[in-house]
Amino acid sequence: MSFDTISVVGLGYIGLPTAAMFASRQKRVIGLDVNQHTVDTINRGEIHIVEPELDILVHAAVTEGYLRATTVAEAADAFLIAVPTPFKKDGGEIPEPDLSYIRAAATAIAPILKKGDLVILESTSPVGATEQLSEWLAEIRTDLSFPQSAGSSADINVAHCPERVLPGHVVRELVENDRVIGGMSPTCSERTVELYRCFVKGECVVTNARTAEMAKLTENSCRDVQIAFANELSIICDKLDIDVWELIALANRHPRINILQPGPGVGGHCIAVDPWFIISSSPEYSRLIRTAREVNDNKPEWVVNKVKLAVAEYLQENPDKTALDVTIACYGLAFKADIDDLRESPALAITSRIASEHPGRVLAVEPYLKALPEKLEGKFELVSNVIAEELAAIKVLLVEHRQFKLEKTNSSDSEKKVIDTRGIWGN
Ligand code: SAJ
Repeated sequence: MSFDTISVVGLGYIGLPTAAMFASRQKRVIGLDVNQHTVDTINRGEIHIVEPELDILVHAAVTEGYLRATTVAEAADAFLIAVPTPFKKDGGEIPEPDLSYIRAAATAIAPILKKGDLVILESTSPVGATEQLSEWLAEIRTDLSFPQSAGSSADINVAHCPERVLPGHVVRELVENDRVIGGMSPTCSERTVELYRCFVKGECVVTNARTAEMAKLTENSCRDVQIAFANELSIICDKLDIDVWELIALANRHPRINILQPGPGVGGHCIAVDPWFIISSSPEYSRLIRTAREVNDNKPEWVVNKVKLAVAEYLQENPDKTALDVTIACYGLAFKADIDDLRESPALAITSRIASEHPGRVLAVEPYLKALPEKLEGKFELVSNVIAEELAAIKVLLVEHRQFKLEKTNSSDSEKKVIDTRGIWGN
């Protein structure tokens, strides 16, 4: 049976590009999202997120009639679930995965499932989530059979195919990256490969659902551990008066060494979150993964303390001034370079923290934001680079946006104190 209509549930950073990609291959795509504003924006052929090339893709898909968004689930041959899987901290020490969005998606699509449909979970999920999703669907649709009881002869096929694309490169990576496909039965996997083959040029590698879930968590935990190593080095080097970026560049000349880059901490909705899914499943055995998480989570605090020290030094050098006279400019609020995404951003956490503790003006320069989100209004000021340069006594570089790399040569930094957490201004 072919997939004529595909429903993508959750039109965010992964769901929308995936929907647009299927639509670009002349599939009829129905995007489902709970947010009316998102749905309206997409139906105008516009996008609500910043991702290179996505605007052109979505605009073409909508105007050619292949992509349509809605808030009400409609029948389809395949359902791709790309909703958030955050974690929740219910008083416990270890955050637990929050599967409520997956459950809501299951509740929304279950009534319209029909024999032969394929349901794919793309959201990064703890081990066992795909089986749980299938259980939730089976509880609602007792008239249909599911792979946990009927295996390859089930009416509904269910698989996990984790998204693995890098924000900022989503459109290219969706096509080129290999996909890990974990079906709940061999037929589930076969059907899923058939679907993705429509636009994926990378290899579709088949495994079971639990291994596919763990593979995704492993990739992001591996990166987290590696970044923690770089962040730990940066703190040690600061104490020993060594330029950590020079050090890493030297060490990386060894043929078998490839150290990542330190920064103000690890952000985003993936690397700062996913390792907890492994830790919460096996706390007694996840010592390295947990320590890495803690090293990365503590880095913003270290940066805030560096800023406080810089203010104290500045006041010592300028005894006629008080802290109220000292303006601090923070460069970058996004969780990483060249995107607008503020989720779990250490840069945003650091800027907010400085703003709440520093009596003087705190400015933020973020070229990817036109205005501050409502919940940040009044906390600090969003200004242009020119204004920040004019007013700031202390500059804190938090995100290596390409604009900041270019602007470094224009700054009059000799009179200012500069804290460069990304090593691009060469202070
Ligand atoms: N970071 C550093 N130093 C580095 C690299 C990254 O401090 O050397 C920081 C970034 O500034 C950012 C955070 O780490 O705050 C995460 O950035 P990232 O570029 O490493 O990863 P994400 O979160 O944008 O995307 C990751 C990717 N996973 C891997 O590279 C293993 C992506 O392929 C996944 O699809 C994505 O998570 C996801 O959705 O899970």
